Amino acid sequence: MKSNPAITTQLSYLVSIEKINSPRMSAILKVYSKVLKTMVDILLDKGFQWILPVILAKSTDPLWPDPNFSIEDRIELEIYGTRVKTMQSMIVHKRVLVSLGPPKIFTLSPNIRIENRERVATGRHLYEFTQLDLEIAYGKMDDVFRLFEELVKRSIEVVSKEMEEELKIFSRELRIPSTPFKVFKRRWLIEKYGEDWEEIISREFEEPVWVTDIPRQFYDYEDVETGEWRNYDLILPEGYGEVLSGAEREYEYEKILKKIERDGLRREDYKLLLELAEKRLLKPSAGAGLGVERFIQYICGVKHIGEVQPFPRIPGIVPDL
Ligand code: ASN
Repeated sequence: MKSNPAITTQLSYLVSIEKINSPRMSAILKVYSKVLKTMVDILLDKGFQWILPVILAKSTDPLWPDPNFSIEDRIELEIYGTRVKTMQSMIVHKRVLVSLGPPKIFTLSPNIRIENRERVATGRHLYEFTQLDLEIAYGKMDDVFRLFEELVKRSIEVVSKEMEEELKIFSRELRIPSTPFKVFKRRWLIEKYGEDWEEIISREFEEPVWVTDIPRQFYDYEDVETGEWRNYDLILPEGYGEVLSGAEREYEYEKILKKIERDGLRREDYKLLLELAEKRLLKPSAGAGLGVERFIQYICGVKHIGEVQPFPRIPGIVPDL
């Protein structure tokens, strides 16, 4: 990490006891409770089952290939003589659960992603964060769009209405977004804005926008005839960038196997998923995961995401707690 004195001072504050003890931290923690309660209540009212997360597993999200890839290490350890990984996302577990169990699920899932230490400077990356991660059997892109538009808009409304005092601490004026959010194809954005499209649209647009058709991990649905991926990211305005990613999913055995091989992954890592697909028990589904810390960062208008964690997991920094 290059040591820019201004950044270094700010970072040492972010991991300090003074920060935990500050009125800003108290206000941020209140915002978390309000936002999580709002979202969880909506999901439970809609009949979603709340699942608790798992952390260690033989199978996890490969996070590859992905245009935003920047993992510098993957944590693997041995338990009971078996190699396991720490969770990078619960995508495989979500797919299996909605295929065999309840059709609509959500979880608050801790994800460990050892991001490249240079990402300390983005102010948007953490090496441990939490996803509000959900999946809907037989769901479609539009179902996920409408659902997250409601979750995002309602949370912003509730905070704006009920947390004036906290918002004053951050001098934050929140804009209630209008729904439905606009949808853009990634290819079109690249043509118009170039490779830095995400940063540009995040700064230029005043409302959250959906971006679709992103070539990435094998489990997202790819239409082989048109070459179009039925997946999406949600980009927040004011430079806050991507806060959610999701997709309709692959469910056919041959196609999944081909994509796993194409991506250079080990098929043993996805054994159960492949077995279910082969038996035609893997249901089509759609889902997405929202980065909770990024969403709270946006709501509070905070510059560095490390500020919204009482025990920050900032790339390159391992604090005492
Ligand atoms: N949670 C994301 C999804 O549902 C996957 C990810 O986090 N990489 O597609």
